[in-house]
Amino acid sequence: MRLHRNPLRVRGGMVVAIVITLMVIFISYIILQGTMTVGRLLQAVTHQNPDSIFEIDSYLVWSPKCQIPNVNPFHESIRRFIVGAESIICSKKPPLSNTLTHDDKVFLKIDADSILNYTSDPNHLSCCYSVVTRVNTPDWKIYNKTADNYYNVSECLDFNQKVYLSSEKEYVLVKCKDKSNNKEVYKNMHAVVQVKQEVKDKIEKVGTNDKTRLNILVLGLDSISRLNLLRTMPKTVAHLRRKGWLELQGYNKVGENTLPNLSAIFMGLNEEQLKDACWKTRHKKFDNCPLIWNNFSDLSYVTAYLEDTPTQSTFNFHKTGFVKPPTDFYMRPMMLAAEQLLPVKSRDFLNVCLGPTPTTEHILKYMTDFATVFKRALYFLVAWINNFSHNDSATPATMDKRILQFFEQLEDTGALNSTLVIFLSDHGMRWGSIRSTSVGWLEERLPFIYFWIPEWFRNAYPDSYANFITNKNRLTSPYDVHMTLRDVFQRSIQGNSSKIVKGCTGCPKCVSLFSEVPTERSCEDAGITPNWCTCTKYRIIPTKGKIVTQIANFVVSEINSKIYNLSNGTNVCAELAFHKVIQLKRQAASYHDDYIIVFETLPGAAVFEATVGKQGKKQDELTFQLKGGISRINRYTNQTECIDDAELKLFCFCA
Ligand SMILES: *[C@@H]1O[C@H](CO)[C@@H](O)[C@H](O)[C@H]1NC(C)=O
Ligand SMILES: *[C@@H]1O[C@H](CO)[C@@H](O)[C@H](O)[C@H]1NC(C)=O
Ligand SMILES: *[C@@H]1O[C@H](CO)[C@@H](O)[C@H](O)[C@H]1NC(C)=O
Ligand SMILES: *[C@@H]1O[C@H](CO)[C@@H](O)[C@H](O)[C@H]1NC(C)=O
Ligand SMILES: *[C@@H]1O[C@H](CO)[C@@H](O)[C@H](O)[C@H]1NC(C)=O
Ligand SMILES: *[C@@H]1O[C@H](CO)[C@@H](O)[C@H](O)[C@H]1NC(C)=O
Ligand SMILES: *[C@@H]1O[C@H](CO)[C@@H](O)[C@H](O)[C@H]1NC(C)=O
Ligand SMILES: *[C@@H]1O[C@H](CO)[C@@H](O)[C@H](O)[C@H]1NC(C)=O
Ligand SMILES: *[C@@H]1O[C@H](CO)[C@@H](O)[C@H](O)[C@H]1NC(C)=O
Ligand SMILES: *[C@@H]1O[C@H](CO)[C@@H](O)[C@H](O)[C@H]1NC(C)=O
Ligand SMILES: CC(=O)N[C@H]1CO[C@H](CO)[C@@H](O)[C@@H]1O
Ligand SMILES: CC(=O)N[C@H]1CO[C@H](CO)[C@@H](O)[C@@H]1O
Repeated sequence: MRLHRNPLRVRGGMVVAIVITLMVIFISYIILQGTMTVGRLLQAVTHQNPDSIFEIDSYLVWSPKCQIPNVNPFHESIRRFIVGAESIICSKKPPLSNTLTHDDKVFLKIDADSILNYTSDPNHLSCCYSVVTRVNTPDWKIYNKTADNYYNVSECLDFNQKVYLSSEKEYVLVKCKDKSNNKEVYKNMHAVVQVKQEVKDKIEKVGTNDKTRLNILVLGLDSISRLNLLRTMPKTVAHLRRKGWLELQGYNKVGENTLPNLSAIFMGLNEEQLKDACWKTRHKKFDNCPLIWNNFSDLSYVTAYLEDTPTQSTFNFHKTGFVKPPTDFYMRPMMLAAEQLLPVKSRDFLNVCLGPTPTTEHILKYMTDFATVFKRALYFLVAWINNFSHNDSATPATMDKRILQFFEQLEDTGALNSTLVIFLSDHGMRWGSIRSTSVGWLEERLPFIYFWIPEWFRNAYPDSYANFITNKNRLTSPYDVHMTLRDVFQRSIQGNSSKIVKGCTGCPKCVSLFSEVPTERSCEDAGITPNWCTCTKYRIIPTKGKIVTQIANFVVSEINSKIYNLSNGTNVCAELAFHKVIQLKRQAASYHDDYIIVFETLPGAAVFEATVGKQGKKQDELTFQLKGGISRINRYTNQTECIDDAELKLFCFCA
C-alpha cells in the first residue's frame, strides 16, 4: 500500500502483479481478474485518504522541487458542487439604440427595426442623449477617497434617428419616451471608442505600427481556476487549443486576491513593496505606482483600462483608486454612471445587467471596437471582468459562447496579427463549499492563463517561441508575466536584443516567458509564498491531540493581534475565540515541518485557513510561525458592516 505514493512505482507494481498472476493461473481469465483487483485497490486508496487522489493522476509540473498534480476537473470529490447556472437575460427586447462608425465618424443611431417593440406608433417615439464625462478633482494634491468617483451628465439633447458624436464624446446615455403618454420606454448607455485629440497627437508621433512591435491586450476574468475554466467554458478552451494559444499549466497565484496579483503582473511588486513604492496607506491614490503601461505609453502606445463593478474594482474596493485617469481610455465614469442611472439587475450581489445590456457586453464590445479603431496604432489595453465569476463558480458557463464569440471577433478585426493577447484569471474561488475540499484548495491557487503570440513574432523569434512552449509545464507566476511585458517593452525599443529580461523587485529570479524557466524552480524562486505554493504535498492528519490546539491558539492570537492593530485598539470588532478544527494537513520534510490548518472561530463562525511552520521538538518548547497571510474562506456577509477597511473586514465580527 505504501507504494501508491509514487505513481511510477504504482504502475511498476501493477506490471509485476500482472506478470506474477499470469504465471500462476490461466492467462486470459487472470488478466481480467488482475485488472479488477488493481482497479479495486486504487479505489480503496482513494477512499481511504482523499488527498491521495492527486497521487494517482499525472502531473502538471514535475521536478525535484515542484510537483503539481493534474486533477480531473470532474473529480468525484467535487462533483456534487458542480451545478448548472441559469443564464441571465437583461431584456427580452432588441436594443433600440446603438452606435455606428462611418468614415471614422461615430454616430448614435435609433434602430428602426426595433421601434415597434417599444411603442405602438413610431411617430410617438422621442429620444434624447446626454454625454457622460469624468470630472477630475481640480487639485491633485488635495483629494479624498471619492476622487475617482465623479462624473457629469450633460443635458439631454433630442435627436431623430441618427446623430453625430464628436470625438470628445465617449460615453452617452440615451433615453426614449412615448409621447402619447409621456412614459419612458427605453434607457441605455453606450461606450464609444473615440480618437480624441490627445490620442491623435500621440499616434502621429510614431506613425503606423510597422509590425516589429507587439500590441498588448489583456482580458482578465475574476476568480476562475484552471479547472473551473475546463468545466464551465469548454467551447472557449477548445477554440483556444485549436487556434494554437499557449497555456501555462503550472501558473500559481502569488496573493490573496486581485490586487496583489495585478500588482505583480503590472508592477512586479508584492503587496508590501507596493506599499513602500507608491501606496503608503489604503487611502492613498495609485497614481504614482509604476504601472508598466505607463512605460508603454511613453513609447506612444495608446492605453486603456476597463473594469466593471466600479465599487468592487481592483483599485477602488475600499481604496481611493486613481485621481487622474491612469490610461488614455478609462471606462470607470461610464460604469459608475451606468450603475447609478440605469435599472440594474443583480445576481450574487453583482450587477449583471446595466439597463438592457449585460455588464460584460459593454466591456467585450468596447474591446473589439478598440482593436478595430486602433488597428494601425500601438496599444496596451487591460480589461478586467468581475461580473460573472466572483462569487459563483457555475456562472462562467453562461458566458462560454460569448467569450468564444469575442475571440472570433477579435480575430476578424485583424488584432491577432499584431497583438500579444493574455487571457487569464487571478485566482480560483476563494469561498464557498468547493473551497474547503482538497481539490478546492488547489484550485484557488491555480488560475488559468493563455497567451496568443502573433505569427510574425513566432517566425522572427523562433527561440523565444520555443522557450514559451517549454514553459507550459514549468512552475510559473504572475511575476513571470510581468517580466514578459518588460521583455516586449524592451524589444519595442531595441528589436532583437539578446539581453535576457530577468528579475523584478517582487521576484528577483523571475524571467520573461520568452526565455526558459528553470526546471529546478521552487516556489520561493517564483515569488510564491508557502501558503499559496501548490508544489508540495500535504497529508491530512487527525485533528486530535495537543499540537492541534497549540497551532489553532497560535493563529487565533495572531488574528486577534491583527484585529487590535487594524482597529487602533478600539473595541469595534469582537475578540475571536477558537471553536473547532475543520481540517489539519501536514507537510514534513528534513528542513521544515509545516501545517495547514482550517478552523472556525466564535462569535460569527468565521472559517480561516493558515499555513503554520513549527520549530522545536519538545511539546512544551514549540514555537510557531505564520507562512504567509491568513485566509478567510467563508463569506463575511453582513457581520462587518461597522467598519470600512478591506483587510479588517476579513477578521472583524462587529461587537
Ligand atoms: C419585436 O418586434 C418584432 C416586429 O414587430 C416582432 O417580430 C418581435 O417578436 C418583437 N420582439 C419582442 C421580444 O417583442
Ligand atoms: C471629497 O472631496 C470632494 C471635492 O474634491 C468634496 O466635494 C467631498 O465633499 C469630499 N468628501 C469627503 C468625504 O470629504
Ligand atoms: C456638468 O455639465 C453641465 C451641463 O452640461 C455644465 O454646465 C457643468 O459645468 C458641468 N460640470 C462640470 C464639473 O464639468
Ligand atoms: C518604467 O518607467 C519607470 C518610471 O519612469 C522607470 O523607473 C522604470 O525603470 C521603467 N521600466 C522599464 C522596464 O523600463
Ligand atoms: C453567492 O452568493 C449568494 C448570496 O450570498 C449565495 O446564495 C450563493 O450560494 C453564493 N454562491 C456560491 C457559489 O458561493
Ligand atoms: C492576418 O493574418 C492572416 C494570416 O497571416 C491574414 O490572412 C489576414 O489577412 C491578416 N489580417 C489582417 C487584418 O491583416
Ligand atoms: C533574432 O535573433 C535570433 C537569434 O540570434 C535569430 O534566430 C532570429 O532570426 C532573429 N530575428 C530577427 C527578427 O532578427
Ligand atoms: C501589531 O502591532 C504590534 C506593535 O506594532 C506588532 O508588534 C505586532 O506584530 C502587530 N501584530 C500583527 C498581527 O500585525
Ligand atoms: C486607524 O487609524 C488609521 C490612521 O489614523 C485610520 O486611517 C483608520 O481608519 C483607523 N481604523 C479604524 C478601524 O478606526
Ligand atoms: C445579518 O443577516 C442575518 C441573516 O441574513 C440576519 O438575521 C441578521 O439580523 C443580520 N444582521 C445585521 C446586523 O444586519
Ligand atoms: C474584484 C476583486 O477580487 N477585488 C479584490 C481586490 O482586492 C481587495 C483587497 O485588496 C479584495 O477585497 C477584492 O475582493
Ligand atoms: C454572474 C453573472 O450573472 N454574470 C453575467 C455577466 O454578464 C454576462 C453578459 O455579458 C452574463 O451572461 C453573465 O451571466
